[in-house]
Amino acid sequence: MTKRPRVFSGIQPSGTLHIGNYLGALHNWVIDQDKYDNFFCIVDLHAITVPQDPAQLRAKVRELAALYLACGISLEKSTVFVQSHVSAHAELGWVLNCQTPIGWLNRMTQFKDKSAKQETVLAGLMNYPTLMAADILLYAAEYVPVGEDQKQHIELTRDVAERFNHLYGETFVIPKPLIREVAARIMGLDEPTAKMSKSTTALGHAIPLLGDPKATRKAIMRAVTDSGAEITFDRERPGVHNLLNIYQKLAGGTQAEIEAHFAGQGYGTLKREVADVVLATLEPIQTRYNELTADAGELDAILARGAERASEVANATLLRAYQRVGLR
Ligand code: ATP
Ligand code: LTN
Repeated sequence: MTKRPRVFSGIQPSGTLHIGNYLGALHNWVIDQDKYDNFFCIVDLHAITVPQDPAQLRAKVRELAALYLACGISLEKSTVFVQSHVSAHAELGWVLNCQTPIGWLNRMTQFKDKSAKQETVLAGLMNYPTLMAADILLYAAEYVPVGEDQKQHIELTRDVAERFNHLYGETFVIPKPLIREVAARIMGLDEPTAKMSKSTTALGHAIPLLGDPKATRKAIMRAVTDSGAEITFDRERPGVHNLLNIYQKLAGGTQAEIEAHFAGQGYGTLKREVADVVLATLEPIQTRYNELTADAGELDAILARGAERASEVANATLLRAYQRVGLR
């Protein structure tokens, strides 16, 4: 049997997971699970690059682990673990910090956006991408399935790895982003020109995965659209485009088929049908989530097994990298 290519991805245990995270990342991880040897991480070290409440962070880690499983990540096919449980992430992160020109980090658009929102910008926020590079490189991942917004970070990971390999000899596998065309960037319901974001708490902005069905339907029915009437995939009308994108990813079909399906209908019908497919998707996820969180002990045991498996792979890469630069 040929070895399946390795995949690595992660989500921060901060804020409230939304349909953008599901459609841009988690759902794709699940669909492709059989094709790859998967490592899915809860990146808590990344979450503390902005201030977090300790008790809440701890709760969010468990919540996210349960959500991974509730969305269909299978422990037979994937290793699920928490970043801080595998010390090699912080250790390789440091080595890579010492190999990355500051100018590369200064250029990152996520750093610019996020630091603009902070009163005090922590050094960790600037070094976020080198830690992300460590995550990916430790597992020699060939592919990194993410949403559009993470493309620049994966390009930086490639640059850092290539620079290291050039200076010290072949050490790291150069990863590639896996970004699906449909739903790679879901926009806010209240503002269809801005990315739906976990850290935006405005009511009616996001569709939370664990949200109350009635509130979710209401938010979708109130989604900002324009004054036109046509239901087509027209980028000039971002509100309708966004709803159609969500619909396409969940209901399937080509753009032409979906436009034909909605021909002659009004925005009310579009919103109702989007709400129907969204709620039908979320219902089984929420049921499974409630079952999983009922047993915190079992969830902790799953994460401990995941960390053990991940450490074996990560420690071997860390040792190689340490030795390359003259440590140990
Ligand atoms: P924040 O806004 O707080 O940074 P986020 O919503 O961007 O959070 P992340 O933890 O940064 O969430 O991202 C987790 C995964 O979800 C990443 O793969 C990211 O690309 C994807 N993702 C996030 N937002 C969207 C979105 N609006 N559309 C598609 N994919 C998204
Ligand atoms: N920066 C990512 C989260 C993340 C990640 C990773 C994604 C941290 N490490 C490694 C893929 C691979 C984000 O989604 N904001």
